[in-house]
Parts: sequence; C-alpha cells; structure tokens
Amino acid sequence: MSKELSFDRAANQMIELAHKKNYEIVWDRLKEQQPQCGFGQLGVCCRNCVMGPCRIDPYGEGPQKGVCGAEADTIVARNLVRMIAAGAAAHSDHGRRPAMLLKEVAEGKNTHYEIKDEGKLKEVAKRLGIDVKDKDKFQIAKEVADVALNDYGKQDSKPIRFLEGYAAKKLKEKWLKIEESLYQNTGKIFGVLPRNIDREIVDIMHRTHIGVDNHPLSIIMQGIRASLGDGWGGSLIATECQDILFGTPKVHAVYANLGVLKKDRVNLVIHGHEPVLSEQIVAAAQDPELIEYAKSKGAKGINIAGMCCTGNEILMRHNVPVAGNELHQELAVITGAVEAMVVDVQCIFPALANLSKCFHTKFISTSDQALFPGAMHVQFEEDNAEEVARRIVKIAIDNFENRDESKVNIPEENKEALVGFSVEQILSALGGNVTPLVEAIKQGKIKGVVGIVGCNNPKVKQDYYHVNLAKELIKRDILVIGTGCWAIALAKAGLLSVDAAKEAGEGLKSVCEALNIPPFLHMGSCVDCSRILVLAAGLADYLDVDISDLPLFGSAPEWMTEKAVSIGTYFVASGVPVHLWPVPPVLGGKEVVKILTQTAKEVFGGFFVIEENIQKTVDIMENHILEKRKSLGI
Ligand code: BF8
Repeated sequence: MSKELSFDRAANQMIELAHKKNYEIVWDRLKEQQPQCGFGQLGVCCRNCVMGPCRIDPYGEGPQKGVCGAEADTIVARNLVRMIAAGAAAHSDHGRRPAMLLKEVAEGKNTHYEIKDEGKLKEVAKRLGIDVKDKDKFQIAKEVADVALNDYGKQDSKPIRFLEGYAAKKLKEKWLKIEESLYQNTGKIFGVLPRNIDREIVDIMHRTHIGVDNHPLSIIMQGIRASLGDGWGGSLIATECQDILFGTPKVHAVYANLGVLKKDRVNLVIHGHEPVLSEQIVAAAQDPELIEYAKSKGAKGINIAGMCCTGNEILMRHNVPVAGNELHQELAVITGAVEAMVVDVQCIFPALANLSKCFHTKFISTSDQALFPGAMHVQFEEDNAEEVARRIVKIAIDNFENRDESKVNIPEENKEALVGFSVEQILSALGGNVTPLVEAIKQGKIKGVVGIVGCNNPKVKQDYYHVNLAKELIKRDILVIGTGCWAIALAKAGLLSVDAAKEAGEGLKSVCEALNIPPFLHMGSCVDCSRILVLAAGLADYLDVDISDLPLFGSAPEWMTEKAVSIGTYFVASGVPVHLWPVPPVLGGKEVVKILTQTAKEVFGGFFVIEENIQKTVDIMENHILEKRKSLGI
C-alpha cells in the first residue's frame, strides 16, 4: 500500500520505514481525517461571524441561506478570495523583505549583504522608468527599493509601478477596458488593476466581513485584483530584488533527492521560502573555520541541502543540492542523518517538531512570523545575519555526535539536474532575444508552452501528476517550464537534463538539442512564477499581441496552498488558462464556477479547468494551443 503513495522510489522507501517504525507522517494524518468535511470541500461553510457558523445544504433539502441571508455563491466567493488574500499576502510579504533589505544596503545601513548583480539592477530601474545616468549603484538601488516599497504603501488609485513597468502592453490596455466596460454594463465599479499590494489584500478582508460585499462577481474581481498585486507586484518584487542582491540565476547542474544527504557529514536541511537567511547559511557552511570545527567533531565536512522553495532559491543561485519537495520534509528527518532542519516561513509542517524528537534532529525556527511549539528558536534579522547563520551551523555541528547510527537510513536516489533558467538565461540560450523561440513556435517545432507550478498534496500520489503530465506534453512538442515543487519533482525524476529531450516530439527534440537545454525548464521558486509572467509578456510584446493570444497554458496539478490559488488566479487574469487538480473548494457555488470557467474566459481570455485524467488534460491543453496557433495564423 505504501508503495502507491509516491511516484518517487526514495519517498516510498522512507514511507515504508516510517510505517514499520510507527513514525507518524502526513499520509497517516490524512487518513485519520477521513471522511473530510463535505461542506468545506464544496466551499459552502461560513465562519465569518458568530451568528454562524453556517452551511448551505448542497442537496437543496436543508438551509439555503446563512443566518445573515448570504447564499451559497456569496459564501463560496468570499471563502475563495480569502484564500487568494492569504496566498497573495504570503508572497508579497516575502517580497517586502528583500525590498527593505535592498534599501538598507543602498543606504549603507546593512553590510552583511551586497548588490551582486548591478546589470540586473539597471535593467529593473529601466523597466520602472528610473533614470540611471550618472548615478552609482547605491543611488539606483535606493530608487528601485523606494518604488517597490511605495507599491506596498501608496494611497493613490494609480496601478502599482511594477505592474506598469513589466506587464505586456496590450494586457494593460485590456485591463483598463475591462474596468470601464464592466462599469458601463452594470453601473458598478469592478477594479482590476492593483493600487497597492497590501491594500488589495486588506480590501478582501474588509469586503468579506459580514454584511459588506455579497455580489459573487464583485467579490471575485477583488480577488483577481489582489492576485495581480501578487504576480505583477509582490512576487515580482521578491524575484527582482533577490536577483539584485544575491545574483540572477545561471544555468548549472545540482543534485536532487534524499540521496544528497551525506552519511559522513553534518547535514543541514534548509526549508521554507525566503533566501535572506539561507544565503548566509550557505556562506557560513563554506567557512574554513567552521569546516575545521566540523572535522574536529568527527565529520568529514558540512553539507547543506535545500527543501521546498528555500531549496529552489539556493539551488538556482548556488551549487546546493535539494533534498526534496513538500512531501519530503518529514521523510528527510526519518533518514536519521539530519543534524538540523532549519526553517523560515511557509509550507512547513508543524508536525516536524514531534517527529524530530524521535531522532537527534534539531528543528530550528528562525522567523518571528513562524514559531512552532516544540522547536528551538534562533531569531534571524538581516542586521545579525552572519552571526545567526554561523550560530545555526555550529548548533548543527555540535549535534553531529548525537546522531544514532542505527537509525540512519539514507536512500540512494540522487539525480543530476540542470537548473537556473531565469528569463535572462533562457534568452541567452536563445542567443540574446526571443526571436529563435518565436521562430521555433512559428515553424511548429514548439507548438506551445505550458507552465507547471505548485505543490505536493497527499490526496494524490506524490509527483505522479507533475512527472507524467510534463512527459505527455513534451511528446506533443509542447515545451514545459515551471517552478516550485513541480521543478523539484522533475529534478528528482532525473528529467531536468538535455537527455530527457529524447522522449520529446521530433520538433521540440531538435530545438533542445540545438540549444543544449532540457525540454523542462526549472525557473525557480514559487515567487519566481513572476519570471513566467515576464517571459509571456516579452513574447506578447514582441509579437504585438495580447498574452491571451499566445499558445500558452498553465497547470497546478498537485496543488494544496492558498498561494497556489493566488498564482492560478493571476495567470488567468493575465490571459493564461490554468488547469487544477485537486478540485478547489468552489463547487458549492454554481455562479462562482461559471465565473471562473466561463466569464473569466470572455473577460480575460484565461479561465480555470478542473480535470483529473492526464490524457484528457493534455488534450485540453493541446486543443487550446492549436486554436491559438490558428488565430495567430501560424
Ligand atoms: O511556494 S510549490 S508546497 S514549497 S506553495 Fe509550498 Fe506549494 Fe511547494 Fe514553495 Ni509553492
């Protein structure tokens, strides 16, 4: 039975061990939760006031209204946009941190970090309309950081400047027209363009309070507005400021899966999302003094491995291996070889605290926003960065002698993966601009591009959809790009290699071989979905069309987080249809389902599709791509 829980051999091996030894893991807790609440699954329960909680009877036999009179669609829409609010908040709050750090570095207030990519800084400044002439990098960085921070806090009604500077020309025109036409048709104001990243999230919380907005379309439009503030705002700011501070990723090879943990070394797994700390830990682990210290404790050295999106951030910029994606976090501890599991924010199971106690592993939290009962807390701030990073590495080294060799079980799986495909690197592989990609698309060697993002979810076999959906797409000459836990799934499956193109259709294979690139491109962490937006905007502007005219599709086939809802929504609102599996909690609201699957298509060109079957999903994607190719006359 255990064998069916993951598509990854290493995972199945560890799951089996966990069950044999009675270590509780995520799949056991999912089983304990069965049957899960049907009202919750349909999105028809409301806890927004204490006249409730209320729920709507989906069979039409019981109550059809909450105590306040809210009907199913209002409740479903409110619940959905609250998910978007949380997801956009997580990404955007992440983005605020490197933006503030950039400002401090520019003003000389923080010397722990530096501006590593001046070229990127100037590119970002240019996009934002900042004149760089006769200014040094610190002046430019200060102005870029000011624009970014202002996008979080300005009070006027103009769209945020990052969106103005990066979104495709025709897309911006379309959004303005959408606002006008919806107003003319209904006499109601439906804002689409984000005025301020934080404000759109606050607006959702206000609007979904009891007795405020009850109109499903109006509520969902605000969700769209906040999601655009995430994709073209908070996430984009995270990506761009991190590239400026830590370097824009370049193509290189790393190793992936639990086999990257080393029996004879001090292993630190760094898990979460924000690279501000992990950058420093990577540096500390290379410090000869600390390496000597590790040796004095009987280890051969210090081994850093990433997990989830912190893993993606450091593997994109350094030669740091990744131990796994979201469902690997507990399995890494079960190897018995992890001296420290260091976490920052997002996607971290609180269960790690108890599980770590079965081993010698120190579970170390570092963010004042993410505390875990039972964890050791080492507070990290940007102005004590080096010291904290060294302290954490030292805690791990000191813990090496507590390792119980009889509990060490490291699976052998360890695959090489080509990573680091920032937009800049994709363009450089193409010879400096998008022309060769457009030509390959025009000639039909590449029929279209699908972006796959998102998580693992124990409700589906781990990595199964990620790997098999991607493999089916390349057979049909569809290039696959992506981020997050999808990218780690492909890395673990050994598919981020030029060799993987052998399984692609003839056209795509010839392009990959000519450019020496895999048919699957790892573009980074989940905030780096902004890189996909930037690439799509570049293609649209080059062809002078709207993004919705391009042969593109998106998918989050194993999604589970609220962040994924925000990502899916900003892609749809930017004109890219998005496939989802599992089903989001919206089926209890017929009007909401119609808005997401039909109205969105009419208004934005993007729409949501829910489908479990991989072949059917690929058919839907290919048909859309062929339709778009036909409309473009190619
Ligand atoms: O931001 S893919 S499980 S790790 S939410 Fe989380 Fe989902 Fe993984 Fe990264 Ni993204």
